Amino acid sequence: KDQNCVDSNPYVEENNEKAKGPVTGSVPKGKEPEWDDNIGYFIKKRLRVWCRLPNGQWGIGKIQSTSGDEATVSLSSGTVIKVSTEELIPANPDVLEGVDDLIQLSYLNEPSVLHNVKHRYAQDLIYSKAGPVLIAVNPFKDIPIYGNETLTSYKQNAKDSPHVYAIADAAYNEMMRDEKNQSIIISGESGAGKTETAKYAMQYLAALGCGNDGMEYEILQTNCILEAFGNAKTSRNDNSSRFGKLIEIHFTASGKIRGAKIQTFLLEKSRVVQLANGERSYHIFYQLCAGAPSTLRDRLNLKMASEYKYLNQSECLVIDGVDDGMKFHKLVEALDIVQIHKEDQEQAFAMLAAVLWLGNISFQVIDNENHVEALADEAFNSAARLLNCSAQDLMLALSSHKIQAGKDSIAKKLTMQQAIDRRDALSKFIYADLFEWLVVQINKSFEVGELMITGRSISILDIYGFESFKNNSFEQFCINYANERLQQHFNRHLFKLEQQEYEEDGIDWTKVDFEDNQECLNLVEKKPLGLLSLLDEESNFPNATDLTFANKLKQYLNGNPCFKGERGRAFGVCHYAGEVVYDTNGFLEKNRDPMHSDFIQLLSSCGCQLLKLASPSSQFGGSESSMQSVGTKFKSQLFKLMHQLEKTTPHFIRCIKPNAKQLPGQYEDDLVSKQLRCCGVLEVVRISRSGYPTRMTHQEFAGRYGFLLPETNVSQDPLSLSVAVLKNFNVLPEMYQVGYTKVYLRMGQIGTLEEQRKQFLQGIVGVQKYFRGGQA
Ligand code: AD9
Ligand code: MG
Repeated sequence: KDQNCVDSNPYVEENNEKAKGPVTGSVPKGKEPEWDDNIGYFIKKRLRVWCRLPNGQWGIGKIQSTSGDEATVSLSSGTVIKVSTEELIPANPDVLEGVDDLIQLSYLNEPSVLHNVKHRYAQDLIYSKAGPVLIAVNPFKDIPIYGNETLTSYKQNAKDSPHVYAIADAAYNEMMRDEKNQSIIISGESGAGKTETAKYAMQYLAALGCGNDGMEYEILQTNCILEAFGNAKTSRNDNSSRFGKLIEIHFTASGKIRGAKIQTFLLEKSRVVQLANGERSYHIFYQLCAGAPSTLRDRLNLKMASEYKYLNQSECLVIDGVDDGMKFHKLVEALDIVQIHKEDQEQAFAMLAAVLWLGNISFQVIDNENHVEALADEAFNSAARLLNCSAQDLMLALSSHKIQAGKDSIAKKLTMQQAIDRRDALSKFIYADLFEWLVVQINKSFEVGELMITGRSISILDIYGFESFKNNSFEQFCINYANERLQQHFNRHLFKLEQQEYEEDGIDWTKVDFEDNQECLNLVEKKPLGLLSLLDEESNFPNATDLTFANKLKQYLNGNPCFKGERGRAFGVCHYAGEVVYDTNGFLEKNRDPMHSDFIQLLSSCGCQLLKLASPSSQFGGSESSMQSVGTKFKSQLFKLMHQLEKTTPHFIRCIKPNAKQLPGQYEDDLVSKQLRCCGVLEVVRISRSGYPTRMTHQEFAGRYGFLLPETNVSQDPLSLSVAVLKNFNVLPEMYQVGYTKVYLRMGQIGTLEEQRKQFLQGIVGVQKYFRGGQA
C-alpha cells in the first residue's frame, strides 16, 4: 500500500486517543534525514508538532531534541514537555494557518483540522471547505455575513470565500449552465444550524430568482409556517425541526423562480402528547394560546397554554427571547401570503384547540371490571364541538374499541390505560393529518405543472442528523437509517467528483476504494432477513413482544458484521458514524402505528372538512400506503428521495455545533472533533487527500516557486517552469502529477517547497540586513 496515502490516519479511530501508526509522513524512506526508519516517523529537530497535553487538549510546539523514542517538545506556551515520539503528530507550517479549505493542509490530522476550523471560528469565519464540502460552524450569535450586501458580493463574484451563499451560487450557476437539477444537502447534529443554513440558501436563491410575481417572497414564508407546526424546543435546540424536509425550487429558462414543492419526512408525532421535562410541544400551540385575538379565543374556547395538560406536563411553557404572541401574528401573515383561506386557517386553529382539549379529557371507572368512560366535562364538550362531531360519537371512540366479527362489529370497553392511549392516539392522528394538510395547501399555492422534468430546479434537504443518545428508540433508528442512506449518497458523489477532476485534467489515476456502508444498509433493508423486514414480520404477530423481536434479530442477524447482539431487549448497530445501542422497547407499537378504524369513522362522520381534504395519501383514503408499517413507509420514502437526489448534482453542507450550551464564542474541541468524525468530514478530507490534495494551476505554482530555480528563464511558460521546479527540488515522480491545467501534489510536498521558499526569502532578508548593517 502506498505509504503516502493517509489510510492509516489516526483520527478515523474512536476518540482522540493516542495516535497510532504513521500519520501523514509523506517522505519516502532514505530520502530525507527527518525520516526515522526505526520509529517510522517524520521527526526532525525544530519540526512543528502537535502533542496531547496532560489535560487532554492538543498543544502545538517544536521538537527540541529526541532521545530513543522520547522527544522533548517546547510548547508555544513556553512549557517544555517530554512526549513519546509515537504520540507526535506533525503540525502545518505557518503559511497554512486558517486556510479556507482543509484540503490545503500539508499535514492532515485531527489536531490540524481542528485547529484550522477553530482558528477561523475565532475570527467569525464560520465557514470552511473540506474539499467539495462546506463546513458551517454554528456561531450562536448574529454575525454580519448575511443580507443584501454580502449577497450582492457573491452574486457578482466579488467574493468567493467559503459561504452558504457561495454554495447556493454554485448550484444556481451549474443549473443554468448545465440545465441539470441541483441539490443542496445539509446535515449535522441537532442544533448544528441546518435549518438556518437552509434558510440562507433559500434567501440567496430567492434573491437570484426574483421575478415580478413575488413568488420568492411566498416561498420564504413557508419556513415560518412549517417551523411553527414542525419545530419545537428540545433540550438541544430551542427551535428543533422534528421532521425532515426537502424543498424543490423551480426556475424558468431565464432563471426566475416559477414554483416550488415541499416534501416532508416522518414528523415526530409522539411530541404532541408526551414531552420530556424542559422541552416543549410544537411551537404553534403556544403561539395560538398567546397570540389568538379575543374573538378567535372565544370561538375556540381557548385558554392559556398553562391550562393544557399536553403543554404544562414538561414545566416549560416559554423560550427565552421568544415572543409566542408576536410569532402568531407573523404566522397568520405568512398563511395569508401563501394564500391559505381564512376559513381554512380557522379550521386548522380549531383542530389545534381540539387537540389541546383532548389532552385534558379524563376518564372515570364505570364498572367493576375497571372499564372507563370519558368525563363529559368542559374538555370533552369543547373537543367534540371543535371537531364538529357528536358527543356520543366521541364518547364511543374514546371509551370503546370496535372489533370486527364477521359482518358485525362489537364495541369492546376499554380500561384506563387503554382509553388514555386511545385519546393520545387520536390527538397524534389529528395533528399529523393537520401537518400533512398544511404541506398540501402550501404546495397547491406553488404548483406549476410537471415540475421535475424542467432540469432547472434546486432542492434543499434539511434532515435530522445522526443521533446517539443514552437511550435510543425507534425514532433514532429511523433517523440514523436515513443518515446512513444519505452517507452513501455523500460517499459516492464525493468519490465521483474527485476522480472526475483527475480524469478531466489528464491525470493518471487508479480508482480509490472507499469505506462503503452498504453492509449496514443491507442489515437494515435486506429482505427477508433485514431489520425492517423482521420488524414488520414481528409487528404482524399478535403475541410478539419487544423481547421476542430482539431475540429474533439476534437469531437472524448475528452474521452481519454491523450487528451487535446486546443483552435483553437491546441490540447494537455499527453505523458509519459509530455504534448505537437501541432499546427495542416500543419498536413494534411505533412501527405498527395502529390506524384505529374507529377514528377514521369518527372523523369522516364529523364536520371537520379540513382533515378529510388532507391529501390523496391521507389515511382517509385507505390507500395501500396506509396499510404499510411506519418503517416500510419510511424506507420507500427514503428510496424515492435518494432516487430523486441521484438525478441532481449535489452540493454538501455539514453543520457543526461547537458547544452543547447553544452559546456564542465557545468551541469545545472534543465535541467538534467528534462531529467532524461522525458526519464523515474527516473521512472526506482523508479520501480527497489520498489523491493529490494540493492543486495549483501552472501559473500559481510557477509564480510561487519559480524564482527558487538557480537559473530562471523568464520566457519559460508556466508549465515548463513548474516542471523545472519539481525536478530541481527532487520531488519524486510518484509525489506529483502535472495535468493539463494544474500541478497535483501529494500530501506533505507543499510543506517541503514552502520551507525552501521561506529559507530563500530569509536568506534575502539576512543579506539585506547585512548590507544595511554594513552601511550603518
Ligand atoms: V435540528 O436537527 O432541527 O434540532 P438544526 O436545524 O441543525 O437543528 P438550527 O438551524 O435550528 O439547527 O440552529 C439552532 C440555532 O443556532 C438557531 O436557532 C440559531 O439561534 C443558531 N444558529 C444556527 N445557524 C446560525 C447562523 N448561521 N448564524 C447565527 C445561527 N445563528
Ligand atoms: Mg432544524
